[in-house]
Amino acid sequence: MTKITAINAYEMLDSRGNPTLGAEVITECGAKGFALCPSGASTGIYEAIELRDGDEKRYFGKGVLKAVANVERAIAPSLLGVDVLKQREIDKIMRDLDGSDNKSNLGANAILAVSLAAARAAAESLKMPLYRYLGGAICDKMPRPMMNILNGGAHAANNIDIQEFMIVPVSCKSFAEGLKMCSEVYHSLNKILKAEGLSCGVGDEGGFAPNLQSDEKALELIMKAVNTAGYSESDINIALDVASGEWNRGRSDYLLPKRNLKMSADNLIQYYETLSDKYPVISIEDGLGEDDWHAWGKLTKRLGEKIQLVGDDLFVTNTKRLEAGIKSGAANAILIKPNQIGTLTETLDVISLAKENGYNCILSHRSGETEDAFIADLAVATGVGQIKTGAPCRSDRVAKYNRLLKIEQEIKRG
Ligand code: 2PG
Ligand code: MG
Repeated sequence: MTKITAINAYEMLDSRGNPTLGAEVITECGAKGFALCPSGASTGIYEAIELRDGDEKRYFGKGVLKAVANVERAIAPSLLGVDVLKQREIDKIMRDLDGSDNKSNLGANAILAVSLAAARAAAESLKMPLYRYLGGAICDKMPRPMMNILNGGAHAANNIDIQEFMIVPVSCKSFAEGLKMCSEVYHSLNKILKAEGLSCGVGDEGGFAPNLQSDEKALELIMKAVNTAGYSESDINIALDVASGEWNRGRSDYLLPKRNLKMSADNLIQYYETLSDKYPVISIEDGLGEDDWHAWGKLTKRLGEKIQLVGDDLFVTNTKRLEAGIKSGAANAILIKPNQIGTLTETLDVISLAKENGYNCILSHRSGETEDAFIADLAVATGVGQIKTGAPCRSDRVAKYNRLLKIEQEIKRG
């Protein structure tokens, strides 16, 4: 009764108005699972490949009709009759069918949408919530939000080079309380920006995107917003996603494009140390580029005891790259984005590897998102304790928060 009987694919839109792929998996017993792919802007060079049509006459080349056809003509025939409860087998069939290292033949968007939709159909066939199906009977650890309230870098048309300034509630007793605290700080920041005559327009992830005289000024404004909302450093800390892989690299230096500043890896490490001495910064993501392994080692030695150092573009949710990081002592945490690798199985495998080696994991959205809240369920199922999913602004971000609020209540009710 849990055999796959049909798979459909759709070209739909993401939160930036670009095409993305939706897939639906249907089983013999009538269970249906649907999932939508997100899409990054500051993508790592080692990510699995998102297949786009390249036909300039449609959506400026960004259409996904080829990926839709790949689902319907290649993936569906190979998965019909397979038991939807066998996620590893489903994902392996798709990987073998693709045959490449980076899913460039069928497209990671085609493969991931089917992989996630299959998991949803499986949960539905067992009449279980998705987080329970993926996480088992005792999963109950809610993630802490890492909420991006000020946007820069590739996500905003302002003058800030650091991509994300996030707040992290640390004194909260529940997910709902943490979310409330963060949302209050977000509103306080809005008032402060208005009062200072700064722009209150938002970036791709719903955080404000003003022009400021320096990147550090963002930290000052955020701490002011924390205080105005009635909180202190012992309630709310800060996390940064520098996304330095987006900066141009000279031979050995980093060129911060918006400020037109040149900094060496050593300068950057010093800069992060200074910022974390001055402000309650507890986590820094992609402080260095994805090929700068040697400097990552230095950064980790210098700050790794005191700060969470997160590899996003560095690891791209890939076990091989994480293994290299473990060996060379680079970073102490990994950002988890299912579409960077392209299947649910590989996503779960990299989380296991990280946990076995003492690396923290953070479930993450992409800057181009949809209403699909799969990562909310996945964060609870895997018990990773942290989720990064944008500001409390725009439904593509809020969908994940609302899903987590619902899950927390369901778990409490038992
Ligand atoms: C990141 C992500 C999500 P993008 O760099 O961590 O915030 O951005 O999806 O553009 O890669
Ligand atoms: Mg990142």
